[in-house]
Amino acid sequence: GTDVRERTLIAVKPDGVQRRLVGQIMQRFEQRGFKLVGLKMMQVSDDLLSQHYSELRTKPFYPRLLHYMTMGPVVVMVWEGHKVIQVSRTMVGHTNPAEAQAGTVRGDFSFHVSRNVVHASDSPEGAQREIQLWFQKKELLNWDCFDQTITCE
Ligand code: DGT
Ligand code: DGI
Repeated sequence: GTDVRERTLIAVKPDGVQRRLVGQIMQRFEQRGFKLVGLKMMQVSDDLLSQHYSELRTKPFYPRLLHYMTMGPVVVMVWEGHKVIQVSRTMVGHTNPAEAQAGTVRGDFSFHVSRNVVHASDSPEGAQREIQLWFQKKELLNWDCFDQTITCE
């Protein structure tokens, strides 16, 4: 039909990987009912980051942000579902973990903006741009959800 399901880019940043939080973070998205359609681990290049964070290039913390994001591998994924972009932002919590509510990823696993564990796309335009930037089309899999009680509309 004409059902257009939203997709968003979620990344577990180097501190999240280092602290063995990948499984717990992915579990939250699975148990919420979203569908995983892309997943990989990678060491991010400065070039990719400069495109990903193009709007932050002039910020004073930008060099530290690049350093942080290249300290080790990241796990990047694409999740699909109804309003997944907005719901993911709620699940991830405020950019600054000091402001993030308990129960959110950042509110449960971090306390400082420079080590905030995850990335989540913040708008439909951003999500589309980021998914194209981080993934090749063939790396995103369409698969059927057979459990009609969960995510299928
Ligand atoms: P500063 O040192 O107050 O001028 O802060 P900035 O903005 O120059 O440096 P920043 O924000 O990258 O981080 C400050 C320090 O805090 C840095 O040495 C790393 C440390 N830090 C930040 N977040 C965390 C964390 O979640 N855990 C631990 N153990 N250290 C953290
Ligand atoms: O989309 P978000 O990650 O929630 O927030 P953003 O796009 O405004 O910022 C991107 C990343 O940049 C964020 O996850 C952490 C980093 N950042 C933002 N503000 C600061 C910052 N890092 C430092 N060290 N200091 C900041 O003020």
